[in-house]
Amino acid sequence: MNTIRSANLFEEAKQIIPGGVNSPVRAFKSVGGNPLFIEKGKGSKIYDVDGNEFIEYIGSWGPHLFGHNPRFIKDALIKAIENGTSFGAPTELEVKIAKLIIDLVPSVEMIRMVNSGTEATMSAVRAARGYTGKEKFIKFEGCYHGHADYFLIKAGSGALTLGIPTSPGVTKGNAADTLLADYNNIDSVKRLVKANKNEIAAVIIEPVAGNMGVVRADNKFMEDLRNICNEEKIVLIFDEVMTGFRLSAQGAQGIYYIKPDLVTFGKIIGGGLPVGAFGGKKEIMEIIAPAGPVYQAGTLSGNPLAMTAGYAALTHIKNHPEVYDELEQKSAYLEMGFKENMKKLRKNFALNRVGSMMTLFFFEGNVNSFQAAVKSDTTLFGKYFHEMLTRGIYLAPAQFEAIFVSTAHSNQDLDKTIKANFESLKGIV
Ligand code: KE4
Repeated sequence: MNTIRSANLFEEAKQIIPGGVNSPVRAFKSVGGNPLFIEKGKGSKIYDVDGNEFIEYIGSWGPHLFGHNPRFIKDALIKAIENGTSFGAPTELEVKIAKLIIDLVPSVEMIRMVNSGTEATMSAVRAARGYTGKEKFIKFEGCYHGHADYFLIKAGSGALTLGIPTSPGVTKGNAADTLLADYNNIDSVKRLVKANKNEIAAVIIEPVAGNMGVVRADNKFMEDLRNICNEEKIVLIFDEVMTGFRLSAQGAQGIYYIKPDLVTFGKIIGGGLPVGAFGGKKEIMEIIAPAGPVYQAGTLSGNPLAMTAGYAALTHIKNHPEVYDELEQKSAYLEMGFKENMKKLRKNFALNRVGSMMTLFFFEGNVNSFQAAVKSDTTLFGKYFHEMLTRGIYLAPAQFEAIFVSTAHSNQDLDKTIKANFESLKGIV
């Protein structure tokens, strides 16, 4: 495969951009080799600057539920840009998208738009602290909530991929209020609550983890977590930046039937443009400035273009709830194909799928915790990644990530992926 233009661009980029990329996980560091520079995306395909075509499963790390550049988002953006890009003043569209999210997600009574998932999660924790008057919060090892200082403690995603679970630059003071629990282990939460009585403002969790690879929380664990937060007056925050509108029109709330107090969004609600949001109980959200004293702001929060793309995506979801049946059918088909391949090869790697999020862990056995996930053979994953790439299948370039199926993936795409999966595994195990 000719990748000379990507290689040259990467050499140039590394001189002027840290690691040659604007977000670490794109750098192929954990799989080896040079990242491909992408020229365009269309449907289920992306095309690199050397003209190579790939069936891709990153979907810009989650936003592209309908594949790249679906007509209904593209047309909406082309129309919107005629009116300008950003005004720094309220617009009707911000009211419309807020109403649409409130209509779709049972736990949301009030919502604030921001510009990234990180802004959403850091603002949600600040709201919880302001509302409760308490300072500590619980996160789970292996969950990733963006790169705000106090989250970069045993974080997942790129922080885990690059082996920097606790990042330099994060001060002891900032880390002091971050308490670490084990995913799917309610006793670890109870121990922290007991040891920090009346000091914990919030628990933040990925209700289906995507950043240690896909790991689903047990229903009982989630119910117990909800009960503990009720009893201890702790704000329960669902970080649905990845799962929001990915798993159902209600996000993960649509599969656990548990209401968090606050929820964060990103990715899909911006239709591929920079976006984030946090929302939930009105009595908490009304503490946010200028309604209340907890300051939170953003020059481009709710900007017309991101709201246009997001509103088009969410309107499509509202009008076509059957997209989740299609995503489930296509994702289950891919999962079954991979499982049949492993049976033929007498391998038993853990394959975790929730809806259209899936991870193949190079670890033989069950993966329902962070401790199990990190036992995966990341070197073998790197070989697998490149075997698939040379067969025209572009996966997430890291073991501790999810791949995403979109409605744009055709049966032909899925069959080609299943065939490549068999040949790739055969070649490395
Ligand atoms: P951003 O600040 O990157 O928009 O969102 C942070 C974030 C928060 N919460 C969850 C559950 C997330 O998955 C993310 C970001 N996800 C990663 C992919 N695992 C973004 C990819 C990247 O860092 O480039």
